[in-house]
Amino acid sequence: MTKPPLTLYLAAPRGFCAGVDRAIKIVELALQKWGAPVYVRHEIVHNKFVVDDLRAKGAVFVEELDDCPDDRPVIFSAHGVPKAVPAEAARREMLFVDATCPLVSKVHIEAERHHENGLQIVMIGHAGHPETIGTMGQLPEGEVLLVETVADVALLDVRDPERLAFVTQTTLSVDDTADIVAALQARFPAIKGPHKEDICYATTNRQEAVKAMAPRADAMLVVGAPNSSNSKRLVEVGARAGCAYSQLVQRATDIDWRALDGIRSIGITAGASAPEILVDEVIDALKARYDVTIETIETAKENVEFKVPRVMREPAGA
Ligand code: 2E7
Ligand code: F3S
Repeated sequence: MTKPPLTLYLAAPRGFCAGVDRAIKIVELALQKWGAPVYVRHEIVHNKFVVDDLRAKGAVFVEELDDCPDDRPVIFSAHGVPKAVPAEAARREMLFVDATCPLVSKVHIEAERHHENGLQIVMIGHAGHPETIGTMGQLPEGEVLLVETVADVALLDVRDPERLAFVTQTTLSVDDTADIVAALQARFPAIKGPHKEDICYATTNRQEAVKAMAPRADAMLVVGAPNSSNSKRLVEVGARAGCAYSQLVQRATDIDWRALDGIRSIGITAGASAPEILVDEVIDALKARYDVTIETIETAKENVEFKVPRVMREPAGA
């Protein structure tokens, strides 16, 4: 039987960012340096495949520091942690390594600097997400107010409208965030903030690539986990940019083939925490059913790399 033709658009950039590469490397180096078990507080990045792979190598994933023994190393996930977490680890004299993405640490420092200058902070982010919890947790209770939507801006009860600053989560929708920033600036003209927002280069580039790809594709698959904020945003961006069907899949077995019935083109991208091997798996599944022609849609080149912390670069026993 002949296979139907399918044009497969591959978004570039897609998949791992520099912060994810670094975080995974930190866990691998920790296992080499200190042996198993090495504890990791929260999924190092939001991907089951990555987590399962590290677990097989001896990493133990826990949600709280309370679930770690005093005498084994613990790594904090790429999303960042409230100040109280390293403080507690230090009090318990634990060996800890912080795998927080440097671009998140930059936001933490920004928030602290505003606080030192006497400003109250508005954070644009998703409630309950570990990055939001970590950034808000850099300052005492009440010093950071959270807004998730434009509507939330009208409900803000601030201490002094003249002494305000905003920070953002790094993985938000660029377009939604612009609207929220505009609403903040309209209500609080004196509000200070970054040039645009704190959305990172990887989030921005992946959303841009999807915007270029989505209008051409009959359907779009985003490889990523259901708890991966940046991956979920790519699904939304795809739908909003004109793709009739946009689905998040963890791997090939998640593909809803019935929903793809009759398509002649498909766009593929991957969130910042999704390994390329899972993209390959999805492509192979499509090749098994269609006569596939691949076309890359590249809207940016990335060459960002982050160094691992000094302790991981030192020889064992140092
Ligand atoms: C850390 C940060 O692990 P992810 O899926 O995380 P999100 O925040 O998108 O749920 O992706 C990598 C990553 C992104 N941002 C890690 Cl702060
Ligand atoms: Fe960092 Fe952005 Fe990746 S904040 S972990 S570079 S998605």
